[in-house]
Amino acid sequence: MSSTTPRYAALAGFTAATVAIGSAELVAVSTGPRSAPLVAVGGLVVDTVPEPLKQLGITLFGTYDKIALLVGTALLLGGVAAVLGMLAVRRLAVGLTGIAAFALLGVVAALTRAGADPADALPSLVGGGLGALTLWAFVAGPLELDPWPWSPPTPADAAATPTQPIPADAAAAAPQPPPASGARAGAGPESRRRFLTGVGTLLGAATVGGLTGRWLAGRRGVSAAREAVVLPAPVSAAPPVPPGADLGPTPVASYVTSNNAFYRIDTALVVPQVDPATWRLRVHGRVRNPIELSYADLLARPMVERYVTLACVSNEVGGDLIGNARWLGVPIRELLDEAQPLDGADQVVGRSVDGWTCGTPTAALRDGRDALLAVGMNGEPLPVEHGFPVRMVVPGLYGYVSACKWVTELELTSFADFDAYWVPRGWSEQAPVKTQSRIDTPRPRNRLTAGEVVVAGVAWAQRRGISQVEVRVDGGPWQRATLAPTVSVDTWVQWSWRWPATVGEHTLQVRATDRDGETQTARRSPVAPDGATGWHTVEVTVR
Ligand SMILES: Nc1nc2c(c(=O)[nH]1)N[C@H]1C(S)=C(S)[C@@H](COP(=O)(O)O)O[C@H]1N2
Ligand SMILES: [Mo]
Repeated sequence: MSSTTPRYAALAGFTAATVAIGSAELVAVSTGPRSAPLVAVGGLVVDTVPEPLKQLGITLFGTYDKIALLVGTALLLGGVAAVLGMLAVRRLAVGLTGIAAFALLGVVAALTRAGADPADALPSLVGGGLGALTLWAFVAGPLELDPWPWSPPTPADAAATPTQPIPADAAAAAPQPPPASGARAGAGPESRRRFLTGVGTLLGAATVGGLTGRWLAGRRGVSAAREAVVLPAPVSAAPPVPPGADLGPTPVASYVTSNNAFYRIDTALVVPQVDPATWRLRVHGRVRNPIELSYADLLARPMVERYVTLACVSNEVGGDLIGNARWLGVPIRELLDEAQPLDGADQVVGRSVDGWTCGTPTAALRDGRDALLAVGMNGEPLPVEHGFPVRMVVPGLYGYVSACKWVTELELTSFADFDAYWVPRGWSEQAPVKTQSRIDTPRPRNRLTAGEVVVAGVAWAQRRGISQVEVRVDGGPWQRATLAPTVSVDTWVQWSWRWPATVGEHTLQVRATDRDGETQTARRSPVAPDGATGWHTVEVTVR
C-alpha cells in the first residue's frame, strides 16, 4: 500500500467539507448569516453547553470566546472530515452518511434558532449536497485516484491476483503479467495529477466562495441605515459631567467609556442586523392596552438623556466588564403606563430579535429610575453590537436581567410564569448590582519607587450611590480615599489616595460604602449566581 494514500483520502474528506462550508456561506448571503451551518451549530452550542464549560471558554479566551468557538468548530470539523475521507475510500456509503449527518445537524440548528424560517435549511442542504458530490468525485467519480490501492479488491482484481503462492520456480519461469488497469500497485501519475488539481481547485474555489459570502453578508448589514439615523435632541438633557470627574493623568478608567472601549457581552455569534425601517416594538402580554411602535414612532417621543453605568454579572472582582455611557432614550415607565400592566404582572420580559430574553421586575421599571428604551449611546445611534436600533438600559440591575439589546418585545408576565434566558442556566431571577470598587492604579505586580504613590480607581453602587471609599495596606487600618465628583447615583465614581510607599512587598485593598451606609462585604463569592463579592486586592513591589 502506498503511504501517501491515507493522506490523499484525508485530503478528499477535508476538501469535501471545505466545499460544503464554503458553498453554504454563499447560500447564506440570501438566507442570512445565522443560517450558515458553522454559525447555526455554534449558536446551538452556545445555548446548550453546560455552564461550567462555557465559563471555562470565557476564562480561556475572554471576549475572543466567540471567535475561539468558531475556529475550534472549524478545526474539529476539518479533522472529522479527514477521517470521513479515509473511511469513504473503504466504503463510500460511510463517508456519504457522515456528510448527511453533518448536514442534518446544520439544518436542525438553523431551523431551531429564534425567528428561523424554512429557507434557513438551505445553506446546510446545499452545502451537504455539494460536499457529498465532492467526496463521491474523489472516491468513485471523475477525480478518483486510480486506483485507491487499499480499497477492497473488485471481483476482477480477485481473478487477476493469485490467492495461492506461486511456486518459486514457476514464478521465475513465467513472464510477469502486465499490470492491469485495476492493478493495486499504486496510482498512476496522471491520476494523481488529476486528483491533486481537483483538490487545489475545489479548495481554492470553496475558500474564495466562503469568504466572498461572508463579505457580501457583511455588506448587507445595517451600518448604512445606522449612519443615516438622525437622533432627536432630548427634552431632558443629561447633567453635565462635573469638572474633576476624571482624575486627569492618573491611569484610571475614564469616567465616560467610549463606544469603542465599552465591553460587549451577549450570546450572539453574529451581531443581529436589525433594519430600523422594519423594526417594531410590541408591548404586550398581561396588559390592558397592548401597543406597537415603529422606530419613527419611538424617535418622535420625548427623549431623555442620562449617564448610566452598566455592569455585567460575570464581572470578577477587579474586572473590566463595566462601562459608563450617556444613553438617549424613552423612559420605559411611560410605555408601561400606556400599556397598563394587569395585576400580578410583576415581570417584564425583554425579548431580542435573536430570541434572547431578560426578565426585569416591573416595579424597577416604574419606580422613577431612568430605565430607558435607548436609541443613542454617547451622542451616536447605538452601535450595532450594542443593540442597534433599540435596547434597554436600567440603572441598578445587572445587564443579564435588564439590558436587552436588539429588543423587539416587552412582554408583561410574572416571575412565576416565565424564566428568562439565564435563569434556567443557574443565574438568579433577581440581580441588583452589588456595591463594588476597583483599584486601577497601581497595576498588579507593578514595581514602584518608594515615596508618594497615587492609588486610584473606580467604585459603583448604582441606584444607591457611593458615600465612601477606603484603602488599606498590608491589612492595616482603613484610610479614606478622596472621591471625585460624579453625575448621579447611577454612575461609578473615581477615587484616589496618596500612599507613602515604603520599600518591600505590599498588598493594597479597597472597599466602598454606599449611601445607605452598607459597606462592601469582605466575603469572596463567585460571579454566579448573582454577582461577585469581595475586596479587590493588588500586590505590588516597592524599591
Ligand atoms: N440580545 C441580547 N441582549 C443582551 C445580552 C444578550 O446576550 N443578548 N446580554 C446581556 C448582558 S449579560 C449584558 S452584561 C449586557 C451587555 O451590554 P453591552 O454588550 O452593550 O455592554 O447586555 C445584555 N443584553
Ligand atoms: Mo452580563
